[in-house]
Amino acid sequence: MVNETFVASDPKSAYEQAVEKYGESVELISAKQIKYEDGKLRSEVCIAVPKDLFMERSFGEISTEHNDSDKEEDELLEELGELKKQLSLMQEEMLDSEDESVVQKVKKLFMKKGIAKSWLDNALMSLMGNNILDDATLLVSYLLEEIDESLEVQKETLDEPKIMMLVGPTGVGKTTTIAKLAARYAYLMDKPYKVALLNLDSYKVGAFEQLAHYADIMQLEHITVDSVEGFSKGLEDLADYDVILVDTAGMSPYDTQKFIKTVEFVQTDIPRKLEVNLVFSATVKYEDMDDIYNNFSFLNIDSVMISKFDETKHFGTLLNFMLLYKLPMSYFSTGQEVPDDLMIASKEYLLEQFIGDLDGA
Ligand SMILES: Nc1nc2c(ncn2[C@@H]2O[C@H](COP(=O)(O)OP(=O)(O)OP(=O)(O)O)[C@@H](O)[C@H]2O)c(=O)[nH]1
Ligand SMILES: [Mg+2]
Repeated sequence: MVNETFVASDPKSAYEQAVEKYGESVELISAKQIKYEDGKLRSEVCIAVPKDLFMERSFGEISTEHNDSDKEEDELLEELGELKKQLSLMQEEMLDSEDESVVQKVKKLFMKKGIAKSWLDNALMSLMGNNILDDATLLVSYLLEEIDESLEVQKETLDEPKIMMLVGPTGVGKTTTIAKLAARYAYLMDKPYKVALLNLDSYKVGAFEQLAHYADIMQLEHITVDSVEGFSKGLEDLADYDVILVDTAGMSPYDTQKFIKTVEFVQTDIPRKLEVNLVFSATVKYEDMDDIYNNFSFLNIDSVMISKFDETKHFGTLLNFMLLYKLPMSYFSTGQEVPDDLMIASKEYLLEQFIGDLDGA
């Protein structure tokens, strides 16, 4: 990579010059406002680009130009030799981590923890020319605040009767979370709500028994259905319940058949609100996130419940997912214990976990 500095009266224009020359993929290294000798304040924006691109955009025309004059050719060769020297000096500087700018160091840290470069560049754009860019502590706090502002939390509301359907990949904790929610709504809130459980999982052997076991302990109504007609009928029968918690079969994001079937259930004509909650493990792999979102988003997800908080200390990937897709979070599951290991989603809690991970870097 090669660093190049663009100068303009304001940081945005300097950055735009860089983008005009190299395109959107330029990597922002630093942005400063400097008082020049003539007393004027100017903005210097330093970016990094691959060496080949730098050579092509800076000297492309020169190197392909045919010139018959020996003198001019000599001058050009001399100029190129000088530039080569400068380039290798710059590369040496880049390799020396002592010379890494504050922005670069902070960006590297956040990227190492799972936050996407595109999100970071976007967040840093508005800081062009600001002194925060020169202070690592301030910059980290600024980015944490930006993350905090970008995250969304769905308020817990049970004012109107509702149906909560939990969907998600296999084994993420849907059934366990349903049991915890059922206990919370039926017994642990300031007022008891009438809760029923409905099982749509006709794929997994023992799925009904697993839900029935929790329903029996809590003495809650529970039914199982395996067709869209059965679903409508079941919901009709449960019309006077405040909350109906619907458990579904775990789906691999590539299991088209199960998706089609679940979409049919979601689209059933129901006289009350059906809320679709994606259950998502905090241990999810970065590579799988997009596939999960792209496939499950067909179900019109209202909120995300994050499970298995206790199984990881690395939350950057998950945070990145939430920043990218801007889905509201509703509950966090923090262990296997029913009903204790459940909490209302909290940005502070998620950020605390992330900061713990950053500190350990
Ligand atoms: N450590 C930990 N384990 C959890 C958590 N939530 C659920 N589990 C465990 O994960 C396993 C799977 O939980 P289930 O609730 O059956 O998961 P599911 O999504 O219903 O699974 P399928 O119906 O097979 O797709 C069980 O052993 C649960 O005890 C959690 O927050 N933390
Ligand atoms: Mg289950």
